[in-house]
Amino acid sequence: MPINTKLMYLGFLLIFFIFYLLFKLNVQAQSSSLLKLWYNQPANQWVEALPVGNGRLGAMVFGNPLKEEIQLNENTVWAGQPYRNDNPDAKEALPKVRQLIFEGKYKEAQDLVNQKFISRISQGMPYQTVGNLNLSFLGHEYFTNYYRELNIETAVATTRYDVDEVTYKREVFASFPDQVIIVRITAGKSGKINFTASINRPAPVNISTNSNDKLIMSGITGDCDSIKGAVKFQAQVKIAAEGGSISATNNSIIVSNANAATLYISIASSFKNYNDISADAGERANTYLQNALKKKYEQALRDHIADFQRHFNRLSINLGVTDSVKNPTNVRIEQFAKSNDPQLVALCFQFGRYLLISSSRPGGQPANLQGIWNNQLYPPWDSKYTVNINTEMNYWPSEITNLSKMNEPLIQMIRELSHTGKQTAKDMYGAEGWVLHHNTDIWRMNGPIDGSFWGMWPMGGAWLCQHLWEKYEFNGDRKYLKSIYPVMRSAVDFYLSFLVEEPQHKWLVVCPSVSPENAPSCHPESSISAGTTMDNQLLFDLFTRTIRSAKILNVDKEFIDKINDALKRLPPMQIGQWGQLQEWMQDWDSRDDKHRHISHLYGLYPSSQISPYRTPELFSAAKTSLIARGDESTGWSMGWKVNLWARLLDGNHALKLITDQLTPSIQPDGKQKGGTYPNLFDAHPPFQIDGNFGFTAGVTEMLVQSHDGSIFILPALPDIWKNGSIKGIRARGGFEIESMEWKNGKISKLVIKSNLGGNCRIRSYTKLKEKGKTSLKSATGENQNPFYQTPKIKEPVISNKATVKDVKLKNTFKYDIETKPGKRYIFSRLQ
Ligand code: FUC
Repeated sequence: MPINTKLMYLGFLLIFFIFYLLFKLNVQAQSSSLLKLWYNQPANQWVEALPVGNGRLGAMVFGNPLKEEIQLNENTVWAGQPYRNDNPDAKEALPKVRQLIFEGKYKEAQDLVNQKFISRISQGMPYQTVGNLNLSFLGHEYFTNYYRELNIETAVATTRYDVDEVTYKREVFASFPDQVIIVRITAGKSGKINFTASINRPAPVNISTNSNDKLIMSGITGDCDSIKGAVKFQAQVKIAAEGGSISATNNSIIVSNANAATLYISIASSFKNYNDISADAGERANTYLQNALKKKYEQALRDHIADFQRHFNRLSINLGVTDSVKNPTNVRIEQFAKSNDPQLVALCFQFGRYLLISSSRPGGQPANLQGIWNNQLYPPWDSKYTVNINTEMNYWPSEITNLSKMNEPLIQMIRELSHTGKQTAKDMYGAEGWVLHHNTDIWRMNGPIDGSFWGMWPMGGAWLCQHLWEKYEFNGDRKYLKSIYPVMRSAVDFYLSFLVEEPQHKWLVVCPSVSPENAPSCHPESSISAGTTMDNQLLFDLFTRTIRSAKILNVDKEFIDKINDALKRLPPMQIGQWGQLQEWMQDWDSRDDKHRHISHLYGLYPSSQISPYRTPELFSAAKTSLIARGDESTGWSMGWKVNLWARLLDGNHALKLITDQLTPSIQPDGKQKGGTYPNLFDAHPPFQIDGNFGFTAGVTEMLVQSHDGSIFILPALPDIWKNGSIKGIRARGGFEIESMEWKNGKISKLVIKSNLGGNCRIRSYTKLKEKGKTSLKSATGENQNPFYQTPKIKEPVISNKATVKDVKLKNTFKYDIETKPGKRYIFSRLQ
């Protein structure tokens, strides 16, 4: 080729490459611009402010030009100090309580539990706000061109506005690598930044300034019940001003005529672990601060974004984009039910992942009822850990949406509860193993609280243990399994010594207990009962999963036999007189029961005991129960129902629940209902973060499910999500759906990476072909992959009054693909 032609050819290639890059960047810029919550006005109330967090530190940013308020949290700032709350009188009263329950004297049994079981010491300690950083910008009341956003792809909150033709900008983020919250204030013209910074807490604290540029607030957490607050904490705010001057009064810092200012907020407490609060809060806060100050702002921002994206970018989703994205987020929530705005679903889905990364990091505390964001000293339900649904729901999305690391704080809390709960089991019930009731807090208290109606539920440990096992189902790591096995074994020990034979069928049951927070209409004043459906389902999972763990680890042969003996004697699930799945051992369910808890459907989700293919009668009964329960409810209840409808393989109904959840919580008359706040926080009401996490898990379950013997692709796609794609969903057995696309409601492309090898069984409504292969093997019999063993439950007992409705299922195709660790498998639709 002559040299000129060669050069021309290369030139063309270069131009083509530049265009390609520009195009790619543009596409990226467009897609990233959609992962934002944005508004045209400052936050007026806390549920309009925007959350940032690094797992340990949290902040809510109001974005008010005149008076910026940054509400602060640190995840160990809890009232009280190490304590226990067991009631030792329970042991003696236990036989009597059981007798009363078996005689049907529920009211008397409940009264006795209130007297003898419920803690007399404490009902749990509240998680408390640290306080507020206030920045007051004189003269900024008349602003124009206002805009604020939370970019959930970079985890930075930005506020922008103009005053007197100068554009001001504030950026706030909570850095995990640097363990501080950083606020950066800039202006379009030099010398224009003037503000006064102060800090406060709605409780007595010591506030001082140090060397002109540092605010210090020291305090101690509050008392609650009879427990004295003893966690010391300190917040230090260092202001680095560029240009202009900086000065201090005894409780504020004044920045004048600066070109820019960077604020470093460092907070620490004296909390070391649930048993030790002897750390030096001031020294810790100072160490974090001094380390952070070594870095330039740009570097800190880059490190923060890189760290955050290492987690966040593991998954991306596209459900389609409509014109609705042109509206501010609050307007989109208001219009969601009437509009077609699938991108808002994608945004909320990713917001759940954003919140998990921001509120639950290895080494810290698990996300509590409000994650880490709480502006009160005594918040609703103490913002602690309610384990009869809420804490578990917080972690539903963690494995499936590729945020496995974020559940480490939960795993650690369960290990700790297994220690503290051992004494509770012994002191309260004279039982082996460990027990937890329906609540705990940072001090890992295990006793029953709040009253028998809510608190007499000794099943918290049984539910939490499922999360220990679930993590293993995804990572297949034997070393990890070995480390958590003793916790599961000890939970089983408790039930083996606590289970009791009930007189009617001679089944082994948990007694006393409740079906969480619900009472049957035949005795609505007392929830207390024996052998509730959820208890039996939880024990079935705990027992079978502990047996499987013991077999994998090749330990405890005799113990396995013991568990098997008990397993055989647990009550089966029962289908009651109107074809419903019974919530209680007796056929008490009412068709009018709209209770937010749907505990007996645990067997459908998150568990896998009820299946459309293996247990069609129970599947039908579960559906009948769910239809009767209705749709609208508290935020988390609707979040659960999204998952349940996905498991019922009804994508349109799941979307109906998503629509109910994405309704504004705050009504025109000011009243609140279950739904969504302007800042996308889920509303119980009040704000509870579980609903956000339930939502994210639910959308995932609509697109991919990995249980019941296979990876089910697009099991519950709503009709209107015609085209879309998702990258990065994880499936049990170490599979990752690296990418998946669908067109016209049908899968078009699927890439699965196998990390552990083994048989990959795919279920799909559409026929598939594998790249490079002439045919795919149709699956038959049981999946031989050990991670896809299906639960072998007992035959249900069906009331002779019941008509069990037939469920019509769409035809599916199942394939078996033998995989190798580290290899990718590419599929497309077979026409
Ligand atoms: C359970 C639920 C309530 C609330 C509380 C924190 O008790 O029944 O609805 O979510 O936890």
